Amino acid sequence: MSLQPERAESSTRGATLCALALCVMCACHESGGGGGSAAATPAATTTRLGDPIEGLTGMERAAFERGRVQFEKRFRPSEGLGPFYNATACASCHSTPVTGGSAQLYRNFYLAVWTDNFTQLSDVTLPGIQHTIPPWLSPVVPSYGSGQSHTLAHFTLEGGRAVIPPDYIGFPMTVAQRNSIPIFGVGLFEFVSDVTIASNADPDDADGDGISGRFNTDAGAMGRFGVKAQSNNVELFTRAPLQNQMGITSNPFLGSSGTVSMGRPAPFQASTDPNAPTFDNDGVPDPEIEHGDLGDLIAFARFLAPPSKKPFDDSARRGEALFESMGCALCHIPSLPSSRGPVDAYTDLLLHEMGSDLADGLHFGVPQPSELSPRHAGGEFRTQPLWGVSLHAPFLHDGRAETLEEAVLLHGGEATLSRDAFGALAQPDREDVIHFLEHL
Ligand code: HEC
Ligand code: HEC
Ligand SMILES: [Ca+2]
Ligand SMILES: [Ca+2]
Ligand SMILES: [Ca+2]
Repeated sequence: MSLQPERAESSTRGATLCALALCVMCACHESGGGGGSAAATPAATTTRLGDPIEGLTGMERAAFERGRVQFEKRFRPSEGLGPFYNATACASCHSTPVTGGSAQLYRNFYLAVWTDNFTQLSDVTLPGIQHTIPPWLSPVVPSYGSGQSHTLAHFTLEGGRAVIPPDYIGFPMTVAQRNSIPIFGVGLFEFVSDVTIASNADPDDADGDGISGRFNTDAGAMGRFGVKAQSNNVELFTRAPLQNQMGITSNPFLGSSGTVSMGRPAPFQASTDPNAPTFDNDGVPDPEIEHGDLGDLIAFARFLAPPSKKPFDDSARRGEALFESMGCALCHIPSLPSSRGPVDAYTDLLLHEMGSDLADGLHFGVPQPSELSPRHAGGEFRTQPLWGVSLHAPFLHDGRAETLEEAVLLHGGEATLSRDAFGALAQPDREDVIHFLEHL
């Protein structure tokens, strides 16, 4: 079993990477590479929520534990918090029911994009909203902070959210909300190969079943993380919220050499250049998190175990059969193979068009080309994993659904047939499906 995420590089390269990564994932004691799944234990099913995955070395486990401290740490302005931010800690938004989980609606953050030519809002100087400095452009709109250097700043949590204008010099602004999603088990997505993800894609619906999932890329490497599958690896999805949500600048840990399963050289990287240090103007020297602390933080997100399935009773088994027969499993694929054994996340990690009601008008990354969908489709979302789903209401990307039943009934687009089948179920059958979801 190898803890080294799926990578396409040669083994020599892998070994160098491993040496570099030693303080985070010193898993290079084995021959490594793909195909170790025969020896891998199945995804842990006995761990408690908040525990790391099984099979870590002592050093990895220690990095994970230190990482939890970093994840829960509340940064202060003197340590670099801001100049704009939405929260003071990762755990502010990832804490329900335990550290690593999700959050209630009040933690939702806003994204705003100037829609004329998809110029990101952060390019545009708007009073009170300008927040990040290129090259780290982000559409995340932070709520708090003065934007001034800390020597001048008067930090307050009472400022309220920045007012986002409906348009800017005549061009409309697209605004969307995001509700926190849990990160339990997501590190395992790094061990699912590009080939596996691509094998489930059917961008032009060649088989005519109405499902046309396609993979996303960050303009270079295949996406796995985020509600639009816009990000390739855990490092990127750690450094981005550090900067965009907390205003904590960082230097790359592995940078582009941490790219997971890159099948081809990256022609360019969009908004997420993995090698670019982030920086700001708050008067606190950059980077604002130390190299070792960043590595620990990455280790926490990478090694946090998935929720354990509960043993199925008859009702859950009936629900499971309905889930299959209604076509839910066409997108929520129960298990994906990985170099660490099966990943029972109930997702295909692909983008699906979910219809105009769920659409938020935003697109991130450069998705797989498709005849059916234009390059930019604002109604596409990554199939949200369903493991542990009952632990973290509200549901859907902006938290608009209070119950699981509501979440299913709000599906549209490619999931219309599936949703209608669910809607047509007799009440006891519906309850079986929900009961099944509650056992994941
Ligand atoms: C203001 C709330 C907020 C804060 C603070 C926050 N997150 Fe998140 N996190 C979210 C939301 C919302 C998403 C989904 C966003 C998206 O995909 O666009 C997310 C997604 C993620 C994911 C991807 C999960 C997946 O299934 O793909 C990871 C990993 C993650 N966050 C880690 C972190 C880390 C590490 C920190 C601290 C540096 C952090 N988050 C801080 C709200 C937050
Ligand atoms: C076409 C692909 C597709 C099909 C078919 C599909 N889903 Fe989904 N499902 C998604 C996507 C994409 C999301 C995320 C949407 C969002 O965040 O707005 C999602 C979200 C969910 C959620 C909410 C998860 C969360 O944490 O917020 C549940 C529950 C769910 N699906 C259950 C089902 C069930 C049950 C069925 C069958 C009746 C089904 N899905 C069919 C793609 C699909
Ligand atoms: Ca800062
Ligand atoms: Ca299809
Ligand atoms: Ca700084």
